[in-house]
Amino acid sequence: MAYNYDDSNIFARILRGEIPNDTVAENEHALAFRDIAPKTPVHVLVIPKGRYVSFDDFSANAPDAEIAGFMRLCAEVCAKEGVSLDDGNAGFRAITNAGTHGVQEVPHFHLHIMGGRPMGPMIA
Ligand code: D5M
Repeated sequence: MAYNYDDSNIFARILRGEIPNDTVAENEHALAFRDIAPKTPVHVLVIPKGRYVSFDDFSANAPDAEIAGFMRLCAEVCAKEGVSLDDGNAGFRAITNAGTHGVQEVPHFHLHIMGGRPMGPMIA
């Protein structure tokens, strides 16, 4: 798995139960919790429970069950938070930041699921 994974990162500490989080949903392979500094009315982070830093770690060696479990939790979060496209909801934006160009602050892979208002155009 992740070659340079730092087990002291804050999301690893959340997964070990060392610091609290505002959980939205959880399954065997992933955890979803509210961003501590929300930028939108809905701002949830979804993280795999495995040691992933970025997309690089979703290689051929990554267990399919972990990938599926992660994606299924994303879908569950969108439904729970009322931003999925079901029932006429208005949708969401999902973002992952990677490395220095992506301005990744926490080196444990996470998807920001953001919604609850129009996002505006993508910016560089
Ligand atoms: O940004 C990391 C994101 O993680 C940023 O939106 C704040 C959030 N964050 C940091 N610490 C916590 C805790 N303890 N709980 C919830 N959310 C947190 P990125 O640039 O994507 O790495």
